[in-house]
Amino acid sequence: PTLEAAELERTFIAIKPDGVQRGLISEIINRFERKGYKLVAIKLVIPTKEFAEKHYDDLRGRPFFNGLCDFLSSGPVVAMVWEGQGVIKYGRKLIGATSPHNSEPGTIRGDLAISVGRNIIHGSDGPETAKAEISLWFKPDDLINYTANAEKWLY
Ligand code: 3AN
Repeated sequence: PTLEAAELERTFIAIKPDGVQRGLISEIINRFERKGYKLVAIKLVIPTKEFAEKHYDDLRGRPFFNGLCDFLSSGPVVAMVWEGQGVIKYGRKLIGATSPHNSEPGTIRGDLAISVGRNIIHGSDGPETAKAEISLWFKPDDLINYTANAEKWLY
């Protein structure tokens, strides 16, 4: 029962166009799923440049901002919301450091990426950004409330 409130923690995770093009969708979803997090929303979308700029609003003014927004809007992105205890912080741990040069083996970027401009996945960096990003990418009705109950399907 004490788990319930904590379990409601949600984060926004996106597989960027390079991850989709490289066929890493299932690999990435697998890592979140096996850890024990629950997928509560998912869609494939090609963001417009304007939408990408909104998503990366806090990076406006950085030298790579324009290229980054061009990149995010260059092809299909898998947008997801994952739920579970500590999912925001631990999701970042699964993802690994921003630069794949620094990300540890065993992390998504450490195992699967080489370049900071092509680091295959995005994850919210805190509770406020998680909230803002989830509502930017999804309507409230897109988020599915359900109880994961594996035993029900074991015979
Ligand atoms: P993270 O994605 O790990 O939260 P942020 O928020 O600092 O990292 O940066 C957002 C995105 O901007 C990164 N995922 C990466 O794609 C891009 N980025 C960050 N730093 C650079 C850089 N020096 N050159 C090119 N792209 C960068």
